[in-house]
Amino acid sequence: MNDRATVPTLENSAFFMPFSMNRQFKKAPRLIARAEGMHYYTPEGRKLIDGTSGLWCVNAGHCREKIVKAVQKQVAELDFAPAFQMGHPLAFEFADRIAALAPGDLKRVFFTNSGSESVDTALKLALAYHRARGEGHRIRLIGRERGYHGVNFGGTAVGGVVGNRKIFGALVTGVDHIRHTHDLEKNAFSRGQPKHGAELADDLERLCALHDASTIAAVIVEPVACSGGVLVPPVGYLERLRATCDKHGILLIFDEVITAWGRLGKPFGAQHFGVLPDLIATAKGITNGTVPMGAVFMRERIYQAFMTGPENAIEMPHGYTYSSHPLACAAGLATMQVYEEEGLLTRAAELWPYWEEQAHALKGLPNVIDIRNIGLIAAIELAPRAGAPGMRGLDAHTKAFEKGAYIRVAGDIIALAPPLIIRKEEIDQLFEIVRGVLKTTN
Ligand code: PXG
Ligand code: PLP
Repeated sequence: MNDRATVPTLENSAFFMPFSMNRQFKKAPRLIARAEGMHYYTPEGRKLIDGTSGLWCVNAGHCREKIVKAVQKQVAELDFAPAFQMGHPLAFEFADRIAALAPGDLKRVFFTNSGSESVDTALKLALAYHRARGEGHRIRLIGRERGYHGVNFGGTAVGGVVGNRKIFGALVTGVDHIRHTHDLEKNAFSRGQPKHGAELADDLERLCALHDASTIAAVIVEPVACSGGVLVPPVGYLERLRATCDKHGILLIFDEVITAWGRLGKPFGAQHFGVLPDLIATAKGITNGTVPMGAVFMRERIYQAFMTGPENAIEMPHGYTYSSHPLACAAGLATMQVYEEEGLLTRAAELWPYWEEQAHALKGLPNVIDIRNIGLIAAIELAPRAGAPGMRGLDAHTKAFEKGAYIRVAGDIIALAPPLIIRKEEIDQLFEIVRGVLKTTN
């Protein structure tokens, strides 16, 4: 059977692709048909090294047998179970399993299905927490320039990537932003946390003075802003943000959708930085990307603030049809088993020095204006082409695909974050491809 006439063309496909250049892609598609371990395979069988863990989520590598088997078994046993006023055992087991990995007393878990839902859930928890304590006047939510917090209304509003916000109207009221921390003049080619910029956390004091701190419910930041171009926090910055939040009774939310699950060499980014937030939003690596799932972790006093009214009242009128979906819980439990058996939640710390060396060895290649790294993340920032920002990055992405690597770009910034199972030879291969791409991208 090879009747091409009966095959619908991709160019006319009904699929409205997310965050994509639909028309351009459909004319020259880059398709992936299969995956295994560190690699993707095109429909023609061409092998691509996965340089960004899918979309920063496949931390244990692709199609891991234990996770595949667990999902297959689960779908045949209990396909769906309602989580509103009902329960299934895996939900409780999985919550306890991941709570054991969480920092400090962030041991209570609310399940969602994505990072975007985790962010909006965390923001709603923050508002409702203050109200439950008689501080309903705390209604403002503060994000940061260049932050990415997913695409739901709350997350779009606190997000700080202009292109993701400007076409969606007024979004959510009562939102403001602190400054981002990216400063190439002072910090270009930093290894790990940049030295300059801790004082940028004091921008929160400016907003406290402007709005009055008593109107602010929460500040949300990514410990490392990944989507916005891998912006590593300056030394002392997160500590200072924490101190300012404490001083003014403001909750600090870490959006760890990417930085959790071993990316920085600890289960959570908060543990790497030694800064304890009040809430953590996660997703992605929680199930190794296999089944959509997210989770919000909260400190005990936040959970307890909800557990005060009559017992026959719903404490949190919030939740998703698929919160704690059985397939996601099964995938998540198997994922945690793989992470633990293979030491993946701390492996980035071991690979870090080698990874850092290989990344910074690209210095001096054409158009490279910065290289930065933390954990198993690296970014190579390219000078934008005059009058065509983002085009050099896009070229790099397409060339890498041709040369055998899948990588993500944010504008003109190449972002690398491979599965945590990567071996040193594979790190070499990945950077060799990127080197070839940079040499030929004008
Ligand atoms: N917060 C952060 C910090 C994220 O990185 C989200 C929230 C939203 O998660 P969901 O699951 O709703 O997409 C994210 C997602 C990229 C890229 O290449 C990053 C994300 C998603 C897709 C692509 O930078 N981050
Ligand atoms: N819209 C309608 C009409 C619904 O009935 C529901 C859920 O019952 C939703 C939206 C929310 O869907 P979900 O729980 O999957 O987020």
